Amino acid sequence: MKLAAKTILGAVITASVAIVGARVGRECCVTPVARADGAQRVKGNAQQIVLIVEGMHCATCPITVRVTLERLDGVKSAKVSMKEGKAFVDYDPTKVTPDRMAKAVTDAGYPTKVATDVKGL
Ligand SMILES: [Cu+2]
Repeated sequence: MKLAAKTILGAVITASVAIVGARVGRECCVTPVARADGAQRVKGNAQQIVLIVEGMHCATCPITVRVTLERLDGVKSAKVSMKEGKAFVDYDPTKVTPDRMAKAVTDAGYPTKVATDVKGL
Protein backbone atom coordinates (compact mmCIF):
# COMPACT_ATOMS: atom_id res chain seq x y z
CA MET A 1 0.00 0.00 0.00
CA LYS A 2 2.66 2.48 1.02
CA LEU A 3 4.66 1.82 -2.10
CA ALA A 4 1.61 2.29 -4.29
CA ALA A 5 0.80 5.58 -2.56
CA LYS A 6 4.34 6.78 -3.11
CA THR A 7 4.18 5.87 -6.77
CA ILE A 8 0.95 7.76 -7.23
CA LEU A 9 2.35 10.77 -5.38
CA GLY A 10 5.44 10.60 -7.55
CA ALA A 11 3.32 10.55 -10.68
CA VAL A 12 1.31 13.54 -9.46
CA ILE A 13 4.47 15.51 -8.75
CA THR A 14 5.93 14.62 -12.13
CA ALA A 15 2.73 15.70 -13.86
CA SER A 16 2.66 18.97 -11.92
CA VAL A 17 6.23 19.74 -12.85
CA ALA A 18 5.44 18.98 -16.48
CA ILE A 19 2.46 21.35 -16.43
CA VAL A 20 4.44 24.15 -14.81
CA GLY A 21 7.30 23.50 -17.20
CA ALA A 22 4.98 23.76 -20.18
CA ARG A 23 3.64 27.07 -18.94
CA VAL A 24 7.00 28.78 -18.56
CA GLY A 25 8.82 26.75 -21.15
CA ARG A 26 9.09 29.38 -23.83
CA GLU A 27 12.36 29.56 -25.67
CA CYS A 28 13.44 32.75 -24.02
CA CYS A 29 13.39 31.12 -20.61
CA VAL A 30 15.40 28.04 -21.43
CA THR A 31 17.86 29.27 -24.02
CA PRO A 32 21.00 30.58 -22.41
CA VAL A 33 22.18 33.71 -24.12
CA ALA A 34 25.91 33.79 -24.45
CA ARG A 35 27.40 37.18 -23.93
CA ALA A 36 29.76 38.25 -26.65
CA ASP A 37 33.33 38.37 -25.44
CA GLY A 38 34.95 41.75 -25.33
CA ALA A 39 31.67 43.60 -25.63
CA GLN A 40 32.27 47.06 -26.99
CA ARG A 41 32.17 49.87 -24.52
CA VAL A 42 31.84 53.25 -26.12
CA LYS A 43 32.84 56.55 -24.62
CA GLY A 44 31.38 59.98 -25.14
CA ASN A 45 28.59 60.96 -27.45
CA ALA A 46 26.12 58.90 -25.42
CA GLN A 47 22.40 59.27 -25.78
CA GLN A 48 19.55 57.52 -24.09
CA ILE A 49 16.49 56.02 -25.73
CA VAL A 50 13.47 54.20 -24.41
CA LEU A 51 12.16 51.10 -26.13
CA ILE A 52 8.69 49.70 -25.55
CA VAL A 53 9.13 45.95 -25.18
CA GLU A 54 6.17 43.57 -25.36
CA GLY A 55 5.97 39.93 -24.32
CA MET A 56 8.21 39.81 -21.28
CA HIS A 57 6.56 37.31 -18.98
CA CYS A 58 9.10 36.05 -16.47
CA ALA A 59 12.22 37.09 -14.61
CA THR A 60 14.48 35.77 -17.36
CA CYS A 61 12.95 37.85 -20.14
CA PRO A 62 14.40 41.24 -19.14
CA ILE A 63 17.83 39.62 -18.89
CA THR A 64 17.48 38.25 -22.41
CA VAL A 65 16.43 41.69 -23.64
CA ARG A 66 19.29 43.42 -21.84
CA VAL A 67 21.91 41.01 -23.15
CA THR A 68 20.47 41.27 -26.67
CA LEU A 69 20.82 45.04 -26.55
CA GLU A 70 24.25 45.08 -24.95
CA ARG A 71 25.63 42.78 -27.62
CA LEU A 72 25.01 45.45 -30.23
CA ASP A 73 28.03 47.51 -31.13
CA GLY A 74 27.41 51.02 -29.87
CA VAL A 75 25.16 50.11 -26.97
CA LYS A 76 26.81 51.19 -23.73
CA SER A 77 24.30 49.76 -21.31
CA ALA A 78 20.68 48.80 -21.07
CA LYS A 79 18.30 48.73 -18.13
CA VAL A 80 15.18 46.68 -18.66
CA SER A 81 12.01 46.94 -16.59
CA MET A 82 9.67 44.02 -16.99
CA LYS A 83 6.99 45.79 -14.95
CA GLU A 84 6.99 48.82 -17.23
CA GLY A 85 7.71 46.85 -20.38
CA LYS A 86 10.50 49.22 -21.23
CA ALA A 87 14.19 49.19 -21.96
CA PHE A 88 16.34 52.24 -21.21
CA VAL A 89 19.41 52.21 -23.41
CA ASP A 90 22.55 54.31 -23.34
CA TYR A 91 24.10 54.25 -26.77
CA ASP A 92 26.40 55.93 -29.23
CA PRO A 93 24.28 57.33 -32.07
CA THR A 94 27.23 57.23 -34.44
CA LYS A 95 27.35 53.44 -34.12
CA VAL A 96 23.82 52.17 -33.64
CA THR A 97 20.28 53.42 -34.16
CA PRO A 98 17.17 52.96 -32.01
CA ASP A 99 15.51 51.17 -34.94
CA ARG A 100 18.39 48.70 -35.07
CA MET A 101 17.95 48.01 -31.34
CA ALA A 102 14.21 47.56 -31.69
CA LYS A 103 14.76 45.10 -34.52
CA ALA A 104 17.31 43.10 -32.52
CA VAL A 105 14.95 42.75 -29.55
CA THR A 106 12.02 41.97 -31.84
CA ASP A 107 14.10 39.26 -33.51
CA ALA A 108 14.85 37.86 -30.03
CA GLY A 109 11.12 37.28 -29.57
CA TYR A 110 9.85 40.52 -28.03
CA PRO A 111 7.91 42.87 -30.32
CA THR A 112 9.63 46.19 -29.70
CA LYS A 113 9.22 49.74 -30.85
CA VAL A 114 11.00 52.98 -30.12
CA ALA A 115 9.17 55.21 -27.67
CA THR A 116 8.45 58.48 -29.40
CA ASP A 117 6.62 60.30 -26.64
CA VAL A 118 9.36 60.23 -24.02
CA LYS A 119 11.17 63.49 -23.52
CA GLY A 120 13.68 64.81 -21.07
CA LEU A 121 15.22 61.61 -19.89
CU1 LIG B 1 10.76 34.51 -20.01
